[in-house]
Amino acid sequence: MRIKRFTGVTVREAIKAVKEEFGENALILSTKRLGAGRHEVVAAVDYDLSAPVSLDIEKNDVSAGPGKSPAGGNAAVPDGRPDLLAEELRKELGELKELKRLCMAVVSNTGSPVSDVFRRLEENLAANGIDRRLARKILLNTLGGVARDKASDIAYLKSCIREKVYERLAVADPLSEKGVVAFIGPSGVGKTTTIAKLAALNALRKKKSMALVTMDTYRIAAAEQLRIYGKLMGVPVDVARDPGELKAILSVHRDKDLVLVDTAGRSQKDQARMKELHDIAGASPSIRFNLVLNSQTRDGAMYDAVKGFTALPIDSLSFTRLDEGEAHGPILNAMMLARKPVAYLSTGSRVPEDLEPASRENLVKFIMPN
Ligand SMILES: Nc1nc2c(ncn2[C@@H]2O[C@H](COP(=O)(O)OP(=O)(O)OP(=O)(O)O)[C@@H](O)[C@H]2O)c(=O)[nH]1
Ligand SMILES: [Mg+2]
Repeated sequence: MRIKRFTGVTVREAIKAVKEEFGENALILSTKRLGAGRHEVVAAVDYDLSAPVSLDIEKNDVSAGPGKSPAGGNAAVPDGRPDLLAEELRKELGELKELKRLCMAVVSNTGSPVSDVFRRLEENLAANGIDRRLARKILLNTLGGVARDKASDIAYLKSCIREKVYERLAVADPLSEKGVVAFIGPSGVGKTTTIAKLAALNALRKKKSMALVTMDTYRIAAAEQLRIYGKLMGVPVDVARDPGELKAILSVHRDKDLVLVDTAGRSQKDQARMKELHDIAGASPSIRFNLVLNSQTRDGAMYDAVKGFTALPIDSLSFTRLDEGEAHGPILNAMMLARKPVAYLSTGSRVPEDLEPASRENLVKFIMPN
């Protein structure tokens, strides 16, 4: 293991230097404020958490080099999101400190090579698409309570992890109560198809009185797409061009058991179109919002989608395209980030067959299949 001390004007700057030299897998061992405008970060790389730690610290002072940030100022952040990055770094630091503490405790209690077990489990969770930081957090929570003689039993540890994940899962059915539910989310994720499936299940099978409303007046074929589904199911379909029209339409359908509102797919970066969604929430406060996400969306793209849309009053999440991949960890990533329950899982494009209400049982099977 190599251990080295990095210093910088800000912790962020010192961590940047750590990542540049040691890469993404560097383990942050400690951070310390040295004085006004100087912070120290001690980092390790190629670490074996069961090996004795060498304290042979090399020096590196990034604050002394050219191009340093002005003292006390915010270091430039490449993607222009200083707040998010600072929040992420704070979380990461906390988790890594916790990880170090736990590993020290496990090593001293059991003397077992915990790093191998930890790495194998972390790789397993990451291979299922679970964010590495979340994976570490789950491992920390799970391994902390494992009995000494079970500390290297991978199959047993996986069953403990599955239990921990299960405990964290939350589900909800927004259509179980009478009311209006709007489906929002990025373009092409499957909002309209999900609505069609739900309309078929509720109108045809459960005999509920329903109406569909589309607010997608951007795509020429969008209203037509919903009208065709509506016709097949004997459900009226209306078009609302703005929140005012939506309010009027909802008033006409106030006696219906369920009104499902389809919205145009949009990028969370499109401020004008995100504002329209805010306006819908403002005009009809009783609408419940379901955020539809593609379960195959990875890492930063999922993070951006969830962060962007949860600025709205989201009640629940749905995930589509579970048929298109084997790793469904991004569902857990999105759930933990949004802190919202999951409503529906879409496993294909067939209406209405390919839709399952989410349950903690089917979610855990999708998220941790092996
Ligand atoms: N494989 C697969 N395809 C799906 C699923 N859900 C929807 N689709 C397909 O994805 C395509 C887009 O679906 P839409 O329901 O139109 O998506 P949308 O979110 O309404 O799209 P926009 O309104 O353009 O934002 C269609 O071809 C659907 O048949 C799913 O779970 N799995
Ligand atoms: Mg659509």
